[in-house]
Amino acid sequence: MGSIAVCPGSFDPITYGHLDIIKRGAKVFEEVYVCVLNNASKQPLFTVDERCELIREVTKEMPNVIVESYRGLLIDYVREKNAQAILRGLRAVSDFEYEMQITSMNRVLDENIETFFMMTNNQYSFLSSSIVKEVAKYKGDISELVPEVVEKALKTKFVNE
Ligand code: COD
Repeated sequence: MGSIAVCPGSFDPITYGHLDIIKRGAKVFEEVYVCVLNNASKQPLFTVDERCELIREVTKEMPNVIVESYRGLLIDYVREKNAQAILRGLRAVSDFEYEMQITSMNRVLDENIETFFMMTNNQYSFLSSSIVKEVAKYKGDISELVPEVVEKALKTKFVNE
């Protein structure tokens, strides 16, 4: 059986921090499904389709990375894909409590699916989609934080603000 992981998130939008986790995950797992899901506590800037398109664009050189979206429970998507693992990134201690909660919830829903964590690359430890959106909104330089296509998409979103 091949090793298949699902890398879930809101990716609103994808940053170099996310991309680093996906890239490294794609070296360890045979297939990585990047799945755009709804996070009930976040109000997204980009539509699900826009987010998927951006991820597809920046992962197009990675043949074992597949980008999809899903409406529903992450665990149902993981089962649909016959995946064995959920792949998440960790930035700081502040991520731990939240990750612990969703990992435990997912384990209650299906004890056979393991969650794997990868530590952020130090250079991206401060990076989040929210911080990128805030800087972009006020026309700050985000070229070191997101790929060019994401930078352009953000500029378009905030053009009239
Ligand atoms: N460096 C390393 N990792 C990073 C960085 C960075 N700079 N930035 C983000 N990450 C990691 C995050 O830690 C996370 O692991 C991943 O990248 C995605 O991050 P986000 O912020 O885009 O995604 P989240 O946390 O909003 O995703 C939450 C889900 C959408 C996965 C969750 O809400 C969910 O599963 N929703 C579906 C409904 C469900 O199943 N609910 C029950 C389980 S809670």
